Amino acid sequence: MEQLTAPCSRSKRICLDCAVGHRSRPTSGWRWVPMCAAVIAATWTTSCRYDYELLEQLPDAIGSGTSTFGGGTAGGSTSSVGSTSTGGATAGGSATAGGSATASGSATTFDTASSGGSTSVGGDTSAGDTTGSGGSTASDGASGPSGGSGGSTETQLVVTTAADEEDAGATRDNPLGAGLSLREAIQIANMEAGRQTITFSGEYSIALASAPLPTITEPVELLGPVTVEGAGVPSQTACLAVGASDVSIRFLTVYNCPAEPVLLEGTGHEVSDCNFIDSAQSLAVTGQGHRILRNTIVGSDGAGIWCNASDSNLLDNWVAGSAAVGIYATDAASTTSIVGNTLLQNGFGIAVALATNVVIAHNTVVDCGVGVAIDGATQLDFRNNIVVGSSGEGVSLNSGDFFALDASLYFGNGGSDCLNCAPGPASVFADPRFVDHAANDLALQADSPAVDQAIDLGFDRNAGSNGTFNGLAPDLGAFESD
Ligand SMILES: [Ca+2]
Ligand SMILES: [Ca+2]
Repeated sequence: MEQLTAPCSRSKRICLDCAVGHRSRPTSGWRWVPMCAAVIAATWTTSCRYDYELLEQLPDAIGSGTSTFGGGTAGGSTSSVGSTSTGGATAGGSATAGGSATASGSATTFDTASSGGSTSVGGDTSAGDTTGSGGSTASDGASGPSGGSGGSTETQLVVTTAADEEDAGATRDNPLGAGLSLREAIQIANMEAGRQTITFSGEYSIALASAPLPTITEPVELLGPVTVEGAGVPSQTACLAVGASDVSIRFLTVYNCPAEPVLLEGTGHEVSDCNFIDSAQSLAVTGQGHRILRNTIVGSDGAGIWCNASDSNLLDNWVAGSAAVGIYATDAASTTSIVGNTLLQNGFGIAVALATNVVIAHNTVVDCGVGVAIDGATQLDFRNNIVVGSSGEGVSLNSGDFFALDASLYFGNGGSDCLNCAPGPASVFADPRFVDHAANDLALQADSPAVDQAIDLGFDRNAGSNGTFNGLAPDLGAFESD
């Protein structure tokens, strides 16, 4: 299981191979989903086109949770998780640094929008060394309380077993059975006042036996690394639901969930540096004011991230191999920002429905059916993106309007670069010259035409380095070159 916690480099082809490996299953009644999936698995053709009517129906399609999940998935999943973690995009993002850069930018740009709840903004962001520091925090935390948890007045709970047990009467001091399970820890945290931190005494892989984890109903920080396998959960049930407010989930890997790996409701949550692999439905983000940072989502049968939340920030995530959409912003997602994400080989890269004031900036959208589909969104800010290799349109505007539309790079799209829209005078139409497209290393070569071509929107694009970008200006896409 060690390899499950290893950071997954964004450039690992292996992550994608596993995602593509089991996508022949139809996931819903919508015909276009399996059709797109088949196209993804094979070669792109123009048969995978944007159908606006179906996009309208997408929320239901994604949320309807079919029970077709199973069978082949479990088999493929083991290798896929292993491979993902080997590749482990999440943490590896720090190497490319485009990611953490975005996060800190968000501190500036989004503070107003994203509810004060996210007090940890500075902390997370400043960590250019994200993974390393997070990991050490976990182990420090684990060793401390395990020695004398009874005496500690702090609100820390240390999970000491991978068993998915639920012992009646288990307490912090007397967890019974094999130890304190994650299930028991969440139940205790829910009952205790204040904000608890749940850490782990080892790098556990927890197979949910027959039920989802308890819904988190109080502020808590769940701090892995930890892996949760969800195949035992009943169909149409999220592996972990989160309510209330101010819940932070970090370094969690969930795979094989029959529905959502994590379902957020409430306000002001943060999900960062997690891996969600091969689940039947999306990382579901509902409510308001959430931060979704640096996660790796591979092989979702629905959307990678289904954002039904307003005032939220989706930053520097890596979403690959989603049958339907990489990131889908519903009509409830107004004033949400989608910045610095990488969308690779999804049915649609990004889709936006009837929301208003959504920001889509600095995303790298590669080899999707349609790069970016807009259906009714208004005052959309679309700048500084890279959209390449779509089998259909790069950007497809069905209806809606833009606050700004400019300064993106388009290349190799099978349909129009910008259907029903004008890309803008600062746009670039040239091969972005990724470091290694075939190996999914989507950072820019030094001579890329995307370098220094972005409009400075105030995001911090170079993480720990001085200033907010390198060179003369920010780069297009998710990765700021040196
Ligand atoms: Ca126990
Ligand atoms: Ca630059």
